[in-house]
This record gives sequence, structure tokens and C-alpha cells, in this order.
Amino acid sequence: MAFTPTDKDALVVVDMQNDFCPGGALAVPDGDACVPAINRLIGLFDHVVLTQDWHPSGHSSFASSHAGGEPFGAVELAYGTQVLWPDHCVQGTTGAEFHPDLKWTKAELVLRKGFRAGIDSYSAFQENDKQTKTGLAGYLKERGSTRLFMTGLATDFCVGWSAIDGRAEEFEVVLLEDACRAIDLDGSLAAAKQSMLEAGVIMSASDEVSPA
Ligand code: VGL
Ligand code: ZN
Repeated sequence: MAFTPTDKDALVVVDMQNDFCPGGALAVPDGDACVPAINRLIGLFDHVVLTQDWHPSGHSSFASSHAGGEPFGAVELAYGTQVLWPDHCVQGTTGAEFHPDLKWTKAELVLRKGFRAGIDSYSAFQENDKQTKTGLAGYLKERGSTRLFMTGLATDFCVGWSAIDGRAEEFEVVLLEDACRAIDLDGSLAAAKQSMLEAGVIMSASDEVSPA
């Protein structure tokens, strides 16, 4: 399916940060490989929004914050089960900066998330407690965006949860698969794809997007 971006479309670039790229604290396999596709897309969209995972040190999603906690294990928090991660994207660190090759200067909004010590936030729209909103839906709606094109890291966590919540907020949502990479923990990529399809997310590729 071919797409031509209009003023009603927004490109959402999720967590394209050093810590999610090879050499980073929570490296997504081949995470940096989607940068060229995303850079091309940034050139095609009038509206570009970036998200930035932005945790205080000692964040509750870090295994190191829990006695006996192991990275990629899990813990029960007040809002339910939370996967534990290596310390990553700590506010102000190099790991939290955008990948140096990402051409991000055009972005109209950088939305930070995961800054509350006790609540993780995969989705760009709401935190993992499924109650606390980030404000992104209101921002996009007030500015006339109706269709979102999702890219970045990681397909099965922050990109996938954002795509599904974008549908719940009644946006059309297109996932550009080659402009994303997955962590794929215990089948999480297949599960995320299934959930996205059930939510009505359209699966496509960046070469389906071209200028008018
Ligand atoms: C992410 C795990 C922890 C992501 C962020 O960007 O997908 N995953 N924090
Ligand atoms: Zn995180």
C-alpha cells in the first residue's frame, strides 16, 4: 500500500537512542540499521515527533533497583508485572542521547517518557500503569494529525505499545517494519505483531512512503 504524507500525517520516531543501539546498555540487535530509513522518512514528513526514554537513576524498571533482580526477569509493581532491564537511558547520559547519525533537528516535539521513578512507560501515549497519560494524543489531535507512521526501537516494546495505544486514541496507525528493530524476548515480537494487527495497525515498509 503506497502512502504520500500530507499535513495530517505525523512521523513518530521512538527511542532512537544510543543505549538501544549496538554498544549501548540495552542494545537492540541491529538497532542502528533503521537510522537511514528513518532519516529518509524525516525528509518526507511535515510533522516529526521523537520520543526519548528518559529514566532517573534508580528507576523501578532497572534490575539493579530490586534485590535479586535480574535483567530480562520480571517483578510485580503496584500496576502489575514489569520486565526488568539493565540500567539504560539515564537522564543526561550519552546513552540517553539520540543516535549520532539520526537527523532529528526537524522534530517539532521531543516527548520524554519513563521519568517517574515508580512507573515505566513503553508507550508514547500512556505509562505502564495504563492510567498516566503523556499528553501526546492531545498534542497530535490539537494539531490536526490523524494518521501516524511508527518507526524506531523497539518494535515489540515501545514502538508496539505506542502503535496499539495510538489506535485506542483513534488515530490511523501504520508501522513501517524496516524502520524498526525488535528486542524479541521469549516470542515478544510475534506477540506484539499479533496484538498490533488485532488493534488495526497497518503493517507496511518505508519504501511504500514517497513524496507527492
Ligand atoms: C524500551 C525497554 C525499556 C523501548 C524502553 O524503547 O522499547 N524497552 N525501555
Ligand atoms: Zn526504558
